[in-house]
Formats: sequence, C-alpha cells, structure tokens
Amino acid sequence: MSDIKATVLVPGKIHPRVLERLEGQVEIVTAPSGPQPSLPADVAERIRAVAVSGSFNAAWMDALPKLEVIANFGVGYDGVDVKHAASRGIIVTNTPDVLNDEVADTTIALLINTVRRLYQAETHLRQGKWVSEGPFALSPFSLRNRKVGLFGMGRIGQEIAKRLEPFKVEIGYHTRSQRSELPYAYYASLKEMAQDVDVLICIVPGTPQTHKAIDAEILQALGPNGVFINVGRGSSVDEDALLKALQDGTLGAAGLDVFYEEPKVPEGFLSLPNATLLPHVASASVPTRNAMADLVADNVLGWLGDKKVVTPVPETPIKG
Ligand code: NAP
Ligand code: 8YV
Repeated sequence: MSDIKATVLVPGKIHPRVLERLEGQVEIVTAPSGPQPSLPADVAERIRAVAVSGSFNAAWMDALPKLEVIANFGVGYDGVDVKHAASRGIIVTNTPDVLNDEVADTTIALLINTVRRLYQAETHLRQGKWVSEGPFALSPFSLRNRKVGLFGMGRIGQEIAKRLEPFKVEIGYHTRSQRSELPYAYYASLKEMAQDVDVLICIVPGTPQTHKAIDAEILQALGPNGVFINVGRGSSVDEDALLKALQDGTLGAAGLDVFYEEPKVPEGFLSLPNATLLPHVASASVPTRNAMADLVADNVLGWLGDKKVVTPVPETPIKG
C-alpha cells in the first residue's frame, strides 16, 4: 500500500476481523453510530474511508470532506445513502457472493422448520412432554406438492432455487426483468405469483420500490395454506398486515429472519404458534462472516492502496 497513513472511520460496531485486517495498515478512528455525526472537525477532515455495519447517512458523509469510499459489511446496503454517495463521487462497496450459500442453506432450514414445526417438536421433547403427553402433534402443513415463488432471483435467490429443486416442488419467481436462461416460471407481477404459489420467499433488497411490497393483498393472495418466508429485508413487509394475517388465519405460517425495525420484533409475533422467528442469522456462521469481513477490508485497503475496490455497488461504479 502506498498510503499507509490513511485514516479509516469505523462508526459503531463491526466484525472484529475487519479491525484486525486494518490495524497497522491505516489509522483507525472509531465513533458512536447514530443519525448525527459525532467527530472532532480535525479528525473528520482526515478520513478517507469508512467501514460500516449498519447505517451511514448523508449527514455523516457531509461531515467528512475527504471521504472517498464506504465499505459496507453486508450485501444489502439499504443502510447507506448510496444516492448521496454517488452525488458526491464516493464509492460504496458491499459483500456479495461470499454469503450466497450460507444464506440459501438457512433459507431452506427456515422453510422446513416453518412448515414442519421442528423447533416446537424439539421443545416438546426437551420439556419431557413426549413421555408425559405422548407424541408431538402432526404438523398441519407439509412441503409436499407445493409451488414456491421467489420474490427476487439474484445471486442468493438462484442458490435458494437450486436447493429447492431436489425437494420436488414447482419453482417460479418475480423480478422486474425476466431471466430467460433460468428454468423457472416467470411472473410479471408479485400479485399474480402470490395467487399461484403457496410458498412465497422474499429475497429482494430493501429499496423504495420493495418497501412494504408484501402487504395485506399479497398475503391474502397467498392464502390460509400459504407460507411466507422472509430472508431479504423487514422493510419489504407490512408487519401489521402480516401479524393480522397470521393471527386470523388469512395466512398459514411465516418464517422470518428479518424485521422492519431490528432488533425490535412486535410483541404479537412472539406468541404466534404459526411463526418461526430468527434474529437475522442467515449469514451468521464464523466462516461466512469472516469472508464478509475480509471483503470489507480488501475493499478499503484496495482503494487506499491502488484506487481499486473488489465489489463496488452498481450505483457507484469505478470509472476508467
Ligand atoms: P441481487 O443479486 O442484487 O438480487 C436481487 C434480486 O432482487 C434480483 O433478482 C432483482 O431482479 C430483484 N429485485 C430488485 N428490486 C426488485 C423489485 N423492485 N421488484 C422485483 N424484484 C426486484 O442481491 P442478492 O445478493 O441476491 O441479495 C438480495 C438481498 O438479500 C440483499 O440486498 C439483502 O437485503 C438480503 N440479504 C439478507 C441476508 C440475511 O441475513 N437475512 C443475507 C444476505 C442478503 P431485478 O433487478 O430484475 O428486479
Ligand atoms: C448481515 C445481511 O447479517 O448481507 C446482508 O445484507 O443482511 C447479513 O448478511 C448483515 O449485513 C450484517 O449486519
């Protein structure tokens, strides 16, 4: 690296391996995260790169006059104001691909747990109820003879679809552009897909276009035998409508890894027998999170050394 004295800001917490990789190579400055920047002006003046897990808004960017790159920990970068970054010529990077398999594996596990109630069955055993009360109740739902619709068929969606093939379910998807090279049924509208399938898996990014796209109408179209799985973003769901649909049987069951306002999960979900709830763990294994951390560090160090990043987001491409 040519510029070993470059200053990198880490607002809030980040995976420790990011810090280990950066230590000694750059000056690391930490600061509490939050909506308003909190840094002395002389420090802010020096910062050329940011490594962040969470949110990084326009006010933060504007407090850093020499900022060149924001390396986001996570493939989803809905927490970063990428439009503002682009308008200021700041490169944003994310962590695609290295987590595809982990997230797809977790999605299948979440789907099967939701349909077959395995967590509740194990709890029955652990509480001694197998002995005292007898066998666990049959699961009302099965994966047999189901049609699965993926809302999103990108890097992770395609890995989920591949894993679904041996389960002998029909597979379709809704995205804005059809991927005619893929062997799955394409639906031009989300509503049309929700009407036709009985499992809906959400794996789209959190954007203004996907905001609350899964609403009461979509859940009703999925129906009382329907299963909704969310591994994308909580912002894609109208959570009040989802809670109501699960409570009154408009929707059969849901498996949720992501929520609208994490880590807050609306109280009503906690007592639902037909919901499986995970605390945003789809990529959360040591090897996969290490790979994500390495990519964050590679992006920061690559930029500061050679003006090259590994994984820029499409909104801030590297020119030249
Ligand atoms: P990706 O490769 O960019 O794929 C995104 C897919 O969503 C594409 O098929 C895209 O197709 C579709 N899409 C985007 N906007 C859409 C819209 N308005 N309507 C319909 N389809 C739309 O992203 P990825 O790597 O698969 O990751 C997807 C998302 O998963 C991430 O952004 C992140 O939010 C989430 N995620 C969650 C976890 C977790 O821990 N739970 C882990 C990793 C990722 P078109 O562009 O053709 O519409
Ligand atoms: C991470 C994710 O849990 O990559 C993403 O978009 O949602 C997850 O892999 C998260 O970004 C880290 O906080």
